[in-house]
Amino acid sequence: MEKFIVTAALPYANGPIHIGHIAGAYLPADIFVRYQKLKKNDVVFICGSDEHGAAITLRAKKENKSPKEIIDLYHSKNKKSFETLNINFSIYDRTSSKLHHETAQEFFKNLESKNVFNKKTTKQFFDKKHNQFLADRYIQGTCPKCGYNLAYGDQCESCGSALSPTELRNPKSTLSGNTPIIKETTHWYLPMKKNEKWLKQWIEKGILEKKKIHDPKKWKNNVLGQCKSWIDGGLQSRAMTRDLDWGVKVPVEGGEKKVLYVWLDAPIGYISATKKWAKQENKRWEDYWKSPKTKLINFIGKDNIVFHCIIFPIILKEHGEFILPTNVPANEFLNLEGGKISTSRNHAIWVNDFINDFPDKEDVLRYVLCSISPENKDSDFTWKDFQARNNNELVSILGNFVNRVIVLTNKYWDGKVPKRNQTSEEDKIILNKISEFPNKIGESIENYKFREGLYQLIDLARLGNKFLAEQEPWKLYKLDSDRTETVLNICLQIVFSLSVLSEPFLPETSDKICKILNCSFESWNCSKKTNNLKPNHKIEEAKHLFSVISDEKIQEQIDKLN
Ligand code: B3M
Ligand code: ZN
Repeated sequence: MEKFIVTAALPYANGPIHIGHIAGAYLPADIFVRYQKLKKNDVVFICGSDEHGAAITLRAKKENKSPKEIIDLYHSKNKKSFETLNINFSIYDRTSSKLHHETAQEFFKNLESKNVFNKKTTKQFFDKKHNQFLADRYIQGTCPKCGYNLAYGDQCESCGSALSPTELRNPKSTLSGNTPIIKETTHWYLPMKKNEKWLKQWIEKGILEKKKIHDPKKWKNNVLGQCKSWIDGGLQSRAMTRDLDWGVKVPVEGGEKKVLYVWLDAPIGYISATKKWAKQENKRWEDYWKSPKTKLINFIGKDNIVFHCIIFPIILKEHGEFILPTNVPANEFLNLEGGKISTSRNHAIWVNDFINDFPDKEDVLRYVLCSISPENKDSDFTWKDFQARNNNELVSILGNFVNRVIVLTNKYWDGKVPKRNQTSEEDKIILNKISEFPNKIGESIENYKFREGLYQLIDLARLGNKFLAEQEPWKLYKLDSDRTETVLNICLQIVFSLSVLSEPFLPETSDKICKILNCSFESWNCSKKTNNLKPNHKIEEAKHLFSVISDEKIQEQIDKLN
């Protein structure tokens, strides 16, 4: 049995969850976790709200609320969005919890006592009107790389470059709109340059302290590429503290009126959430975070790569007791109808809205988002494509196959699984093929190729449809009842396999098929066998798994977006 900590990026609790978030990190993580659980591995699946940082305080200021009001609202909203899509975290924690503050502070003190940080006094932007230093996010100006004029002090959202505030041209305080003045302040810096050598070895070769600890061939090219360009560009030291009043207080002398940098605090949130979960489950969190046998997998979007592949690993290694990620399978971005998803322009599909407009279609959304998942490059969600994939794939291929087999079994065999008589050469070939699917799909999932895995699942239903069309049991029935029994038996075994192999991707559908078949399953590997349904086992009446989505319904959604 393998042990996994699977994390999905902690979303800022400053707004609702949209389909871009789901396709970027949460759905692939959930598919991976469901699969590993069916493989009988030990998995803890961690997520929660990131409740600090300027993203939260900015939102609060904008809405004239306190940060606490904002985070309480979105924490519960977002938790619910994930639940409705059956994204099953072991825990959905929050970084405002006492345990998290303590954990993050202990971590900081540990690093401070090892002299990991350099204290430096530098000149920083200060807003005179508001009498405060400006966090990177509080400064906007023109990106020196691409010229976008609303770039933030830490990152340009147009070209994706990481920036430092003083690089911006024509900087303005987002609090007052004024040009900020420059003032001295002292912060704790993480020197990164001296880590370049081991980082390169670890990321590119999978080797740390002479031990091979991961397989770089399993790392995605987009991730390796970004890491390489960061490291080759030379790593600058970064301040791990900020002049803010919202966040985890800096727990050492001189840290008054300062908080931990949100990118130091939030990843430690993975650890504090594991602690809380372990306590509830009566387990030891150290068995996960401090055991070299555990695999730590961080699912994130591409804008979080540097934090998970470079900064957090440096912090973990400096601490010395923690494992480093085994893989960071980051996705690229999902666009919407040809444009960037944008919260401020309300160009987005919010999970809550989707569920209101399409009740009971959570698996359809999972299906479509997985089919178009931006695994290697940015991809595009369109409502027309959503409709086509539902109608032409889920309804016509998967739903139709299952339905036909169940109807036939009820019609000709009184709802009982017929026995398998003599099998032909053809049957042997198809039975053999069926038994290969679990390994094929499993391998795709293990390699973070979720789209490929999902296509294979539909291929299995296609195989079933083809077999039915060739054998025509509805005609055969009158001529050769023995042969019809065998054909239907094989089809029913395919339906059974579909119930198992669809579980990671389409958990509701898997459940529905099990109910129709009047059975359950224990593990992924049971679908390698092709005799799971025993002769005479009674199944239920047919029920449609999916339904056609009309042009009108799709037009409504398109109009809503415009
Ligand atoms: N909250 C950034 C984001 O939502 C950040 C992720 C934290 S993961 C530790 O994109
Ligand atoms: Zn830019």
